[in-house]
Amino acid sequence: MEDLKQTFLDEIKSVEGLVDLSNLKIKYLGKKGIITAQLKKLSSIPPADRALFGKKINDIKQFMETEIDVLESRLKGEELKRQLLSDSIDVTLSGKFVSFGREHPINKTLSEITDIFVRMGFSVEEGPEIELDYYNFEALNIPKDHPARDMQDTFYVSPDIVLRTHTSPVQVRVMEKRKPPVRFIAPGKVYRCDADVTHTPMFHQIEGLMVDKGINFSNLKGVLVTFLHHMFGPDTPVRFRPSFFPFTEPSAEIDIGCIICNSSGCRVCKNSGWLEILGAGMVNPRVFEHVGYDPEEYSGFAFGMGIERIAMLKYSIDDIRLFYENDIRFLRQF
Ligand code: FA5
Repeated sequence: MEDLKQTFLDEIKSVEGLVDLSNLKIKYLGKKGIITAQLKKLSSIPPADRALFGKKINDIKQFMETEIDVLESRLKGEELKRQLLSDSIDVTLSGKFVSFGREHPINKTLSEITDIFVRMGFSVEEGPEIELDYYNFEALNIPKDHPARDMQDTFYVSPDIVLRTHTSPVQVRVMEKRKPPVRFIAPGKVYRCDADVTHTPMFHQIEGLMVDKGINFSNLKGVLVTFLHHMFGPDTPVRFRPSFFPFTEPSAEIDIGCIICNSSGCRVCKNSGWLEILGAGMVNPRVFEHVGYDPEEYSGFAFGMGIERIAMLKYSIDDIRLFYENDIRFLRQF
């Protein structure tokens, strides 16, 4: 028995891990283990020696169990410590840099304008950028070969299909679908064969249309002055100038007092103190005829403005092309 105990102690000393220990446990205490085999011998021991033999074998069994348990919990503790060390997070390491995107100044301006009109009860509509000549020109009282077509240099996709040159075709599309009253704005991209410091081949416009019984020029004036005062400040001077658009009659161009020089005259306003900001007018009855509205019963106003123009004034940007060069140093400022 003493030899057995000694062998066990030698073996347990050389145990290096939990697997070794489990093998040792099976070897001595398992079903076919050394101690179990000794216990089985008990019945063949003469009755007089049996009690002593039994006690010794049980003592040694208990001793082994205790040794194994103690070592097991020590090994488990060490294992856990190792695991925690290898999985640990070094909180002193610097984090991964995440760069945040920003809203593009054009979208920012567009949302600001949209918000103001939505608060005045206008809904928001959309139309296609590739448009039928019919909606872009004909239904807006600009027939083929009409000199007014020269006002907008057009990209033709085919003789009957164009890249829309303005957002005004959305007026016709919406009126075809809906009976009055209508009151909406329609923001979107438009295209013209045009490029310099104030013109790009693609730019953005917002169209506005309000049609109902009894709509008059005072309503147009009220809505646009309210909008401009929200956009540029309540003291901004606003001026209506007679103009011409085939789809409105009478037509006007609307100027605001130059916000760069405070109306005193500068390079941007060409020393006039005024900046043109949008086109507008009372809907031409000819347009109503195309969509089946009775011009005797209904009247309305429409307006259209360039978003880039407004963003340039709002943020004092002197070259429209900066919006589309994707220079991060420029875009970061908004
Ligand atoms: C129109 O496009 C009319 N559809 C506006 C309108 C709507 C009038 C409803 C009456 C009723 P105009 O061609 O003037 O009008 O263009 C409107 C604005 O678009 C201009 O004031 C200008 O700010 C902007 N714009 C025109 N061409 C360019 C361009 N190439 N690049 C950037 N902005 C432009």
